[in-house]
Amino acid sequence: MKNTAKLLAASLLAFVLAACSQEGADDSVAETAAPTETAEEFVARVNEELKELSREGGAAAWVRATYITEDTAILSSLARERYAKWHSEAVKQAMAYDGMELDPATRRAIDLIKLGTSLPTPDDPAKRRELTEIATELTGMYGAGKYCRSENDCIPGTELEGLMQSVRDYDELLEYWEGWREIAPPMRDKYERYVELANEGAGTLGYGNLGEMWRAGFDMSPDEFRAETNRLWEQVKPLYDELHCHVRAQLGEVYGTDKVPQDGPIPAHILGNMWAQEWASLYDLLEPYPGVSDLDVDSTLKTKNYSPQEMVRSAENFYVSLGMPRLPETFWERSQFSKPEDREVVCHASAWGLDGGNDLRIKMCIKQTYDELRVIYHELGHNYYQGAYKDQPPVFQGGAHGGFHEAIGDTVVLSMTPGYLAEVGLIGEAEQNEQAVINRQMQMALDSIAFLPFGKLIDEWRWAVFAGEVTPADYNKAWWDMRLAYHGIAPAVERGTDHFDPGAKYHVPGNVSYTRYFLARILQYQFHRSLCEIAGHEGDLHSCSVFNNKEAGAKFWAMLEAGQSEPWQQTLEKLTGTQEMDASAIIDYFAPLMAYLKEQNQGRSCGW
Ligand code: X8Z
Ligand code: ZN
Repeated sequence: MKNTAKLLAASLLAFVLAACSQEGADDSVAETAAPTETAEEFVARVNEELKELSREGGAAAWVRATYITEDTAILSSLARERYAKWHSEAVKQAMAYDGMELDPATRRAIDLIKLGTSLPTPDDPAKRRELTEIATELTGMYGAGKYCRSENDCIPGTELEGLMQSVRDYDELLEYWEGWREIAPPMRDKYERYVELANEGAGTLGYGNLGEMWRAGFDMSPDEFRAETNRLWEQVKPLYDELHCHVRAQLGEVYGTDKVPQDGPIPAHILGNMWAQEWASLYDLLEPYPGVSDLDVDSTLKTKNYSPQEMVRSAENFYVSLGMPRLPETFWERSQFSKPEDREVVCHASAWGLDGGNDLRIKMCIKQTYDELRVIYHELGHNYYQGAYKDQPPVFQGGAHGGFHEAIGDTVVLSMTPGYLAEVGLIGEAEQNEQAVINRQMQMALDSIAFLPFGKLIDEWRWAVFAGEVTPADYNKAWWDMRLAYHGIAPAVERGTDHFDPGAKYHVPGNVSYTRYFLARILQYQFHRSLCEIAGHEGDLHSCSVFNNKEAGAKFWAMLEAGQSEPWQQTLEKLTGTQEMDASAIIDYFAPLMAYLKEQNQGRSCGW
């Protein structure tokens, strides 16, 4: 089940956090009764029970996400509640084995059982029910969210996302930006209560608050993990600062420096994305050498009129070229590829590993764009991970840590070089010269580098909220303070305490931790570098594609098969030779673009 939850944030039963923690749970062991079964018997029973619970939980979560109604809310909340009750009992039983000498696999399984939810609930049945209902409701509110100019003139979220990418009119963009955020104020009180109840739940498991529990899932202490994310951020921050400076200057030319002052933050609504998290749709405004290379996959998808299925098939073909299996027939029968006309669904993309990884699915509302094609490659990364670790016992079915799960598909995306795109007919001829390289790097950086501060700050905000350092009256202020500090972005209109802008981002109402994506942005380059070495690639990292390379594929698959059966440091070492996450690969990768940006930024005063 954990596989489902892992990716699926929305999903409930989850063994969401990947790794064991030596801290936290240990203090609350004192009054646990002596166990009536051996540790091995206990773990075997939990594995059996998990299989059964995940059948029901997975089915309820799938129906809820693909058919939002009052009835599916009830079914989904009840399944969440049943899992939550089972989980808190399992954790109490697991605590009876604390301090015992156990073989490493049993010890790890027991530690992972304690972390087997992203939404710990209070023991009080009424509060448990209240929390599971709130969690279901919040995700539903997001999924059904739309901006209505009048009763009969509503634009759903996915459509607004598309408009934010394509429209270039400052005021029109602002209207969509503000309009979408109207979905969130009604979530605010519910979110406040969710924080209280989930913190209480984390307390029953021995954690100070939910943020601490989330940070405990990384085979190190929560404090060490926080320091680790800060260390990685410091490594990549110089890249972001250069990109910010250049993009601000270019946007100043497009919209005027009165709207984009050259010494302050960039208005949050003009970055080509509803949350300003990835900026690749601004590429047409930022192309360093116009006309030098054709990177316009969008137009091929449209000219050749690719269907959603054909786009998914293209991604599957990549994985198959690495020696991985084809997706099961049921994947094609049961996935949701397109937005249904007749009902509300959660369009935010997710990948599901139901029935212990035998029943793989994606749920998307696919549009005919390059952006979406990359999301498909991303989602199939999850599915291939789930399929690869399906023979592990259920408690080990999960990513080595959350960042690994997010990084698999993104690693494959790095092999979608112009050479690859040309080979599969998604662009014309791939040009190979310095200017073409810079163009391509700009396109990539607008996604990867622009995303880094965003990937970091979402959980910075939540960690502070869960820890009580940010109180409800300051939810929105703290949010924009962090967006300014990390991202150099600010709203173009006043946002008051009645607004709840974090609620307009899927993962916040969806209770999906976010640091995983920040880590993935760094790991994907680290994995890519290692796979390219295995493939015998010579030359610059950015020119490498492992398409068709079976040796790289085999090493990749070996990592996937391990799931979370061992500390992630060991899994990482087997592929990359090091136990440390490290940003040097992403820095090397973008070396040509950084030289270009530094040159462009000469004489500009950067920063905000
Ligand atoms: O949520 C996702 C995936 C599903 S795991 C589509 N991503 C983050 C986001 O959309 O905010 C991928 C990149 C970051
Ligand atoms: Zn993902």
